[in-house]
Amino acid sequence: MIHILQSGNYKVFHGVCLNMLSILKHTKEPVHLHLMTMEISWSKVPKIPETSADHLREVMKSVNPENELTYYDISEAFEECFKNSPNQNPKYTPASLIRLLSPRYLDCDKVIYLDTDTMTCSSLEAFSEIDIENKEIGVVLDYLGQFWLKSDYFNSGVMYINVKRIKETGLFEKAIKLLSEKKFYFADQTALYKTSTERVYMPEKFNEQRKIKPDTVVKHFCKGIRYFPLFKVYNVKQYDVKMVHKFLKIHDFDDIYEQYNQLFPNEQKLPMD
Ligand SMILES: [Mn+2]
Repeated sequence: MIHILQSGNYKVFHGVCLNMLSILKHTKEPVHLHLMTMEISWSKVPKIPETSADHLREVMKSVNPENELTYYDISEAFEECFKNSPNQNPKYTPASLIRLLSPRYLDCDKVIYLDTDTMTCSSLEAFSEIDIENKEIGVVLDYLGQFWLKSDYFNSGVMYINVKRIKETGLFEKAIKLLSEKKFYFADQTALYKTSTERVYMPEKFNEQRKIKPDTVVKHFCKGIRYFPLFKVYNVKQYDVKMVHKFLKIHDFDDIYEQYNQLFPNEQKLPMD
């Protein structure tokens, strides 16, 4: 059983579903999705409704009855941790902080954390190549940050987490504490960079922030830079299908988009941020 962690509010549920359809296509081992969501007093964005999560679970089970989805509403703990934090509204979304609370709820030994703006291009079973036995997390370098910030600055959009180990070292709790004391531009990513001591750097195929390659496992639709014909910073998410086609010229997920429209007719189809 492969354990996967995804978190976010209702805005990104479209991304969660697309990503799961890509996982169901490529990963043959049963998967257990731990889906964490919240609704907080300083944001109007609703949590992912439990009924929507139920529907996603049905879709997962129709492919393999052993697949599982657990829904966690962590609103209360989130409010308590971040309400007075200088990082309560990070650069992207407060929802990016949800994952820091995950060890309080998870009881599996290892989990693959995937941002909601990722898609898989091959089986997640490839993560078993990575030995994180005596480490806290497996991460991939941040494509832009390694030049602009620090040479070992990593991207937290994909993390292979040794849950058992970080419960011992308190890594995520240390990051929460640091975030309550100091404001950071890339809030939790920088807090994790500063507090983690036992890291494995994984090959970029586990968090491909540039073009999809033949061995890519996870494609991350994060911010990028294009130099020609004009310098342009772009941030195209996988659910912005028109831009994925027109600007990124990616057609790898066209079958998934079609499946999504058939299987999730009641969910929103427009990118909301
Ligand atoms: Mn991301």
